[in-house]
Amino acid sequence: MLNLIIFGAPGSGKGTQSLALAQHYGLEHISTGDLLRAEIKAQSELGKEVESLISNGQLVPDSMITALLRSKLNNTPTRKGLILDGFPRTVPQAEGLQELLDEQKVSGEKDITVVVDLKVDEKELIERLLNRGKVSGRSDDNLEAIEKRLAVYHSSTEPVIDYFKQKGCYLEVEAVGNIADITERIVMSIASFILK
Ligand code: B4P
Repeated sequence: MLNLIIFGAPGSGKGTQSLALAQHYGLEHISTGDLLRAEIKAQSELGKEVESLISNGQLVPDSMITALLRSKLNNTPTRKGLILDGFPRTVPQAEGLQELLDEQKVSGEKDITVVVDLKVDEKELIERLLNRGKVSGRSDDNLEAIEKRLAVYHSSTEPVIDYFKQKGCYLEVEAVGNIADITERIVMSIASFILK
């Protein structure tokens, strides 16, 4: 069983690479961003509550996102393993994840194997998100929200790196260039990480 966390700044390619990796390894892909956008589209109670937070580039409260993920995990068969894309984004979320996995545990199989941190410089992140904004219709892909998202990433999400470094499951991968080349680089890095 392989359980991956795809980590990185907004626009680093978490969603893009998670899709490719899910196909490569046959894993279940869970994106908290996608789950939240589906709630907004359905105009559920949760969707209405989080809509303006997301548009303003802020994070959704930890308790809400953890409850959403718990419900998704309870309803997702993860035989070969899973890819978490966009979660955890804060240290309390990372601590909550361990509890969620413990709740799900089947004979010790559900721990996180590796956290893959996609490294992209800030200028390129902004360019990618502005480009996506031209076609995505996403309310958070405009310069003001992007700058806010990057600031939130530095203040609230980057500290998660040390949390996973201490757990010994952290892996950095250069994520600039051709999308397929990056996928290959990730697969090779995971293979050597597991063999270590
Ligand atoms: P997400 O949906 O996770 O959004 P993201 O960080 O912008 O996406 P990602 O990094 O996956 O970018 P992508 O691959 O698409 O979250 C959105 C919002 O939801 C958050 O801001 C927050 O408000 C909320 N949220 C989600 N999870 C939460 C949590 N755990 N706690 C609290 N709040 C939460 O790539 C971006 C663009 O780059 C795409 O257009 C792509 O085509 C392009 N691209 C990708 N790789 C490329 C490459 N190699 N070269 C050139 N372009 C590339």
